[in-house]
Formats: sequence, structure tokens, C-alpha cells
Amino acid sequence: MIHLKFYKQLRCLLFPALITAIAANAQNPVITHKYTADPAALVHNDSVYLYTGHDEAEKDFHFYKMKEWLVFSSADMVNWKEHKVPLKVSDFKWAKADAWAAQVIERNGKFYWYVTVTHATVPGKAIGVAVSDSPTGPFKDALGKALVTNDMTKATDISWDDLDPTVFIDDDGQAYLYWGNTVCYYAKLKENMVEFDGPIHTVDLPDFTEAPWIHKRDDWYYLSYAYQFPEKTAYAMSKSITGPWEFKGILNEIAGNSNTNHQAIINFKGKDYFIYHNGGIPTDGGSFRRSVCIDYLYYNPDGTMKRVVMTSEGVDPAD
Ligand code: FUB
Repeated sequence: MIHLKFYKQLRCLLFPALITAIAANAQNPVITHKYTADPAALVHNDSVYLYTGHDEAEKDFHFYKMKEWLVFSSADMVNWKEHKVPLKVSDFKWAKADAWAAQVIERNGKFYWYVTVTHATVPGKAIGVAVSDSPTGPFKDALGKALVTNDMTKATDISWDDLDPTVFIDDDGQAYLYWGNTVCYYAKLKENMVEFDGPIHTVDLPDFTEAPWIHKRDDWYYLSYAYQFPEKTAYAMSKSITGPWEFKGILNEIAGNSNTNHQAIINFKGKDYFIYHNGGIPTDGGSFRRSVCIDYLYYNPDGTMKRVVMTSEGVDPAD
């Protein structure tokens, strides 16, 4: 059995030629010295910032152990620089555990990080917001309380439906937060990005599990999400951010040995990328020791997305 911390070292000793190739091109997973999950990506000033959760479960522990989020940056999607740990569950005094899926967005020079945690006093998952002047932090709790608690959403009785926030600013400047497990919710955000501006709505999507991600290309809005369980990624399209959404089917198959599938979709330097996680690090990777991967995403002439081809090689350096 090879432990993660010795894996890269051993690979360097055994396969020096391979390492040269990996440095020149890429590899999946893209981060190999830590287990990383639930990717979100932000394009800002010719760089991509990759925000992930940090899986810290031992091999024989069959659930998530996640206490902090991580941030990496790259100018080419291949060479990633890790920055200081930017945010932890303990930075939210009202939260008690679970640094689960999250997303960062920039508005008016500030970076807002919407995160999933478990609330310390309101039973269930909750969504918090952190803010920073820099994409790499340091981030601090922007509100001193949760933006969403489980008692605010009533469409299902489960206590974990308020997770996996994704944030999007439309062309007219209106920001939206989407989130959910089993039920997909959304609400408008005020210009200050830390208060809702109106009621919470639901979106009807087939077999919605979790992990919504909103993006726009030309005049189409895309709502991709984790579908069924074990999770595939499926998506819907609309001409409006608030729907109606038309289901378009599967975008990515089950990601190897991970029972979850959590995607981010970006365009960077003219190419489209699908960023996700699997359990691909030998030999102990799995559903609770996940790793971020990146592959190309392609569109059809009618705007629909081609099914993702998951690869071991990953993508070429962007220029
Ligand atoms: O990482 C914990 C949870 O697993 C996330 O919130 C979900 O999206 C799934 O990936």
C-alpha cells in the first residue's frame, strides 16, 4: 500500500520520463499531494482560481472529514500553485463542521465565497458567505451568521437540503444564488451579495441530487447538476436564468470510484473546461478521498453540450 504523501516521490524515482511529460502536459487528477473535492473555478485577470474542499478521511472512515477549503491558481490550467489555506469551518463562529461544496465570485473588487457547513444551533446544513479583497484570501465571515438555514426552506423534510451553493451574476447585474439537495432552490441576491432580495423559489429538475452550477454561453443559460445516485452530471438549458429549464440529459458519467460527481464549468483563453472530481489517486482514493480532474468541454452547434470524455491525461497548457 502506498500512502498519498509517498506517491509522488515514488513516482518521481520510478518514472522520471513520465514526470517530464506530466510537467509539460497535464494529468488527472491535477492535484496529487492532497485529496481535493467539490471544485469551483473563477477566471480573474488571466488566471484561474480553483477552490476545493479538502478530503481528510482516513482510508477506513467511510464518510466525509472536511474542515477547510483550499485555493490553487494557474495561468495555463496545468501548472497549479497552492496558496495558504484561505478559509476554514472555524472561521464561521456559528458553524460546527463540514467544509462542503462552495463557490467564489467577484463583484466590485471583492470576492464572495458561498460555502456549505453544518450549523451549530439550527439543525441541518447551512450556507455562509465569506469575503476578501483578493481571490486567494484571507477570507472572513461576511455576515456573522448564516445566509441560509434549514428552517428557511420547506420543500423537503431532510435536514441537508441547504448545501452546494452556486452563484451567478446576470448581464443586467442581478445576482442569483442556487443551491440544494433533492430540491433545487434559488433566490435573488442584493447588490451587497450577502442578503436575499425576494423569496426562495424551487426549480423542477429530473432526478436532481445536488451540486448545481450555473453558467452562460451566448444567449443560453445552463444549469448542470449531480443527477441520481451514484451521481452522474446532467444539465438543463434555458433562455432565462429563472427558467423554464429544458432537461438535456447526461453530461458526465459516474466519475470512476467516486459516488459523488461535482462540476465547475468555465471558459478560459478560448477553451471550455469541465472540472470535476473522482477517486483517482492510487491506491486509497475513493468517495471520501476525492481528487479534482480537468477535461475539455465541447458544445454542439445548437448550444447543447457534448458528453464529457474523462481522461487520465487531462488538458494541454492553455496559452
Ligand atoms: O463534499 C461533500 C458533498 O459531497 C458535497 O457538498 C456534495 O456536492 C458532494 O460532492
